[in-house]
Amino acid sequence: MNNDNKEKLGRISEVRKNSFAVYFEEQEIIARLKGSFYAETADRLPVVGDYVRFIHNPMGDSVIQSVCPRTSLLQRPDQAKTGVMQYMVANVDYCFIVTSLNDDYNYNRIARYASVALQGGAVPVAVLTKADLCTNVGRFVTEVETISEKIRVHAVSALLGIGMEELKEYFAPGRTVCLMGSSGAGKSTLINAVAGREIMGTGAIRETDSKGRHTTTHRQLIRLGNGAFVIDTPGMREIGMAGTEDGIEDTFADIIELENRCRFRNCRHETEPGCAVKAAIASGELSRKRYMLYRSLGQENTNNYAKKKEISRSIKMYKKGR
Ligand SMILES: Nc1nc2c(ncn2[C@@H]2O[C@H](COP(=O)(O)OP(=O)(O)OP(=O)(O)O)[C@@H](O)[C@H]2O)c(=O)[nH]1
Ligand SMILES: [Mg+2]
Repeated sequence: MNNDNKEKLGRISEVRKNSFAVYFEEQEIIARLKGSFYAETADRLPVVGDYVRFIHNPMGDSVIQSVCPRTSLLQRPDQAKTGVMQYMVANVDYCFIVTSLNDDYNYNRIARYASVALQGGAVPVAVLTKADLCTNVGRFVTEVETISEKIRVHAVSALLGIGMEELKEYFAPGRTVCLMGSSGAGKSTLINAVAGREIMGTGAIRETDSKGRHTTTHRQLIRLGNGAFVIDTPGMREIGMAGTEDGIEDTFADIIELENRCRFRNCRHETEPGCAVKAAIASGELSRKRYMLYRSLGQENTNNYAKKKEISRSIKMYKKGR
């Protein structure tokens, strides 16, 4: 039997226009999809971080046969807001929510990313970067900690090497860390600092508004010397909510628990007597700001779901009418 026709196991490191880069035996090889993939739905196609079985062709393109079951899959609605999901990365253990401690800092955005991470099955870790540019780091750390019991928080300066020791535990052999956040937040700089060498290109931000210039242009999986994996991603302007209900409930699990304690099962937390949510806000146990955030993310998620249904209904009608 020809051993070379046996399926091999590799990991997608990059998704290109018509091909995939696959990590295999410490090398990156190029592969294409087996024809039957073209009948598959988007969620079944390989994304960065996927383990795939493929037939190796040392002389040319290898052929991906199947995608292995995933331990996690991070997704977001596409930016056109049509309700179509974009599948970003798979098999991620920790999702670093990278936010710099300048104008980039945004409490709501961190909560959004946390919901997306929890929805997809990854642990959300808020990494507040550029601590060297901030005089009240502690205040930000405390505020981010209030978002959710599920979120871990670290403040670092990759430039000065402050706080980096704390991050080491995440980069254990076999583990996968994905970095997400705005352009210019310092994702690639952090990866270089962890790796101890310049793997990724980095770029200066605009002085006027602290915004980056989209230096990283595609998602990329990198294997570190100790066998940990890290995924760098291009800066995202925003992250929408769609299909994120479980992630939102997980992020705000304490509010769900309060809601369950209301006297009426269908309590809207408005004028009903025996409302545990209102009581918690009144006593200061629950902050109004956080409760409003929970409500608005839930609303956005529901609206996008309704929109998605509406679009798929009109596509069906269109097909029927043809
Ligand atoms: N002062 C300071 N600057 C930093 C720190 N980390 C990163 N920077 C700077 O921030 C700028 C942007 O860093 P990048 O690592 O390219 O940011 P990025 O998040 O990868 O950006 P995109 O690839 O565009 O998404 C660079 O000029 C870095 O030198 C830090 O800890 N302190
Ligand atoms: Mg980058």
